[in-house]
Amino acid sequence: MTTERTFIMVKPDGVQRGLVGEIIKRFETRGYKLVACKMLWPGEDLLKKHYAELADKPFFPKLITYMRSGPCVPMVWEGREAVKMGRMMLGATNPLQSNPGTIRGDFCIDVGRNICHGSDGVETAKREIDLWFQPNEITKYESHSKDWVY
Ligand code: RTP
Ligand code: MG
Repeated sequence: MTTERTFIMVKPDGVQRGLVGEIIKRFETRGYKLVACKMLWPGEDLLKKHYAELADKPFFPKLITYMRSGPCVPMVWEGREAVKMGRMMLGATNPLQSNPGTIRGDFCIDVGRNICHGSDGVETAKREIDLWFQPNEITKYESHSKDWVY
């Protein structure tokens, strides 16, 4: 078991549908610690860097348009196996294949509007956190649940 940081971002449709609190609540109640959070309306350059590995996919232009359609809420969550668990809590990329009980499985049905992003690996998380946050935007504080929540 390792303590990790993962990058989770509520996408524009998640913000527009008022699901920011619901998504934060799920990570908080699971036992993860919020160490960075903000709202911003991302530009094309930032999004193209964020999704650079998908640049050759046919859905890439649609993905960038979707992600530019409104403000997002990027966050950094910390805790045991945060990257893998974050992906598990999000559910499959295509919400029609996401299990009920997951964020996507409970709140959406369209792969092109799947409300939330999560890093797919520890190295990806580091890259994404560096891309979206300045070092001084990431806080350090004591969480009283850190020793017993798992
Ligand atoms: P994300 O990066 O946003 O957390 O999603 P993911 O890892 O589950 O899936 P990824 O393969 O990284 O795809 C990024 C986002 O692109 C959109 N997408 N559309 N067939 C399609 O139309 C299609 N496939 C992927 C989704 O919004 C997906 O989350
Ligand atoms: Mg991905």
